[in-house]
Amino acid sequence: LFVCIDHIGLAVPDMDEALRLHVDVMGWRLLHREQNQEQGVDEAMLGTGAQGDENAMIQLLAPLSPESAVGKFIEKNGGRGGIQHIAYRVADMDAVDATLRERGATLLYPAPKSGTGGARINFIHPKSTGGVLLEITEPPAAPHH
Ligand code: CMX
Ligand code: CO
Repeated sequence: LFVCIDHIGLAVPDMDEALRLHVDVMGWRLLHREQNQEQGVDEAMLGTGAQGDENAMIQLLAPLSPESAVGKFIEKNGGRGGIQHIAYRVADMDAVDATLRERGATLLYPAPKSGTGGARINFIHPKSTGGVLLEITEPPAAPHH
């Protein structure tokens, strides 16, 4: 079903501080910045390879409000950041969505929503995955170089 681990989503209380740590100290490369109002996040996508050809990126997620999914996650975590989700990349969201439902998985949204750069995303609730929030993501069509 899954192509690879697309990214690990890290909840961060302070985006500037998190970028300093991951880019300046760890040496990750900043690929993309975006605010997604629907998801309630200010996000940064970090990678090591050529953009568009990335495997296992890091997604930094700062909450746009305390009531957002990431805001609540940080609050429950005593105000600290942490691993908020793991995202599996798929090539065909509609096919994987149908197969997962057929196999009894509970997807969060009835239909995919918009994620990073127009990716199509859905989630499986941590209650039905043994405690880990799983994102399923179909990246947008590869950009032309
Ligand atoms: N990982 C693991 N467990 C989590 C969790 C997470 N990220 N978020 C919540 N939980 C657990 C809580 O610990 C809690 O467990 P207990 O009942 O045992 O205490 C339970 O789930 C309910 O917690 P909650 O704070 O009431 O959280 P909600 O039910 O309101 O929300 C969820 C949980 C998954 C529905 C919500 O986080 C959500 O809608 N997530 C999908 C959207 C999202 O995360 N967007 C940000 C990323 C966007 C992107 O990647 O582009
Ligand atoms: Co994500």
